Amino acid sequence: MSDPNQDIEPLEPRLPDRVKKRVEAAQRAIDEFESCHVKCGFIGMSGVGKSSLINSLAGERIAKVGIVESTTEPQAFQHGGVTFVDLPGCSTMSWPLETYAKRLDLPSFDFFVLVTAGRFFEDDLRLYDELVHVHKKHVFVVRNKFDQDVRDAKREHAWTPERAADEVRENLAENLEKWGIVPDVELYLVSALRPNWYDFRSLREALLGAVDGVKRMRMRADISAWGKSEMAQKKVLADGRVKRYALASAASALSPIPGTDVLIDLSLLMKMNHEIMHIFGLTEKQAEYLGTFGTNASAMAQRLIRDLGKLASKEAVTAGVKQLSTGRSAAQLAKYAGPIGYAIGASVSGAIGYSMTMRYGQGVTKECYYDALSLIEAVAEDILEEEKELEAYA
Ligand SMILES: Nc1nc2c(ncn2[C@@H]2O[C@H](COP(=O)(O)OP(=O)(O)OP(=O)(O)O)[C@@H](O)[C@H]2O)c(=O)[nH]1
Ligand SMILES: [Mg+2]
Repeated sequence: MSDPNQDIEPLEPRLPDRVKKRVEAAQRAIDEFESCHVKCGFIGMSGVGKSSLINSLAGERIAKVGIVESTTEPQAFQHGGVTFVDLPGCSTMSWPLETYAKRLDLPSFDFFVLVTAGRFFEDDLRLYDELVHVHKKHVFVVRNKFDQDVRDAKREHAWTPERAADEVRENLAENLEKWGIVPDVELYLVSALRPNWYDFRSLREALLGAVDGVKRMRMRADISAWGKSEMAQKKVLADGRVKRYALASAASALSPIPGTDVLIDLSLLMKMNHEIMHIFGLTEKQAEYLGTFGTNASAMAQRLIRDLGKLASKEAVTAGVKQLSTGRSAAQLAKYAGPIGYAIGASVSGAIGYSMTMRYGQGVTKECYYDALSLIEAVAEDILEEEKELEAYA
């Protein structure tokens, strides 16, 4: 049998310089994005919900959650390019305030999240003071389990959630004054179990604001979205990634798609699909986590895992590209490439690779975007239902 690739001319040497530069830039952008790392430290006493918070920010169960106390040693959890480091609370025997900051490799951290719940500890806030004012680090102070605070405040004082929030903020201000700490703390009232409620989404935005450039892109891709606007930002990011992949595919190893004029880098497309799914929180593990919020989310997550799981297979990518290209001639396919593809079109196969990756990737992005929106809507319904049940019991 003859080798189907034998007639393919090497593409690289034929690319005009101008285009070659763009292709190289695209490949560099892919590499830079992939090798970029963001490191954030989560400091807090045992049981305040650090692991739960890390999971809800990652949109995946990467840290073990439990009612029994876990280790007091720092633990790192990697999610895409983001490393979440679970650090012990400051007011513990083994991690006293005096040596706490010295034991951390401070320059390696992009920012810290100081997690509290129920009450504020003096040493935790003194550590905040030291990290912010002495070491000039970004520290976000979070009061987790605010859902619990709201329920308690309603039951005990018939307060509204707004009143409960005011009381918590006042309590913090009083403590800071009492302990002589500069009152510049920006407090986020959140619930790791209600990531679409309270200050969770503003906290997410603030964390993104703590880094810039590729790091912010990396974080936007790796941390979960719990609302429409965050998901729309993810779509912009995913579309940008598709463009990069399309340019890179114009100069990579090509395999023919049977029955069409398309020569394309299948492994690059599979990688692209996986990345898009990850950005939208739709890999199997991410969808499984979202499915834990309740019955609506669980049913939808299972369906998506079944349907989208295929996107990572060679067969599905081949079929997808084939569907886009069947019945079109090489010249027609190359035309879809637009001006860039035209330039690349010094080699027709390069132009087709570019245009097919682009069209195919845009299709996958759109599908994932709408699926992800439906899934977080299902989560939102589940959260409302659970809250109603809890209220009925109270
Ligand atoms: N109601 C409520 N419960 C929460 C919240 N976050 C965490 N929990 C619960 O609190 C318990 C402890 O949560 P973890 O996330 O394991 O806490 P942690 O800070 O990692 O604890 P250690 O690993 O022991 O240091 C678990 O039962 C969680 O389900 C929250 O926002 N609201
Ligand atoms: Mg934990």
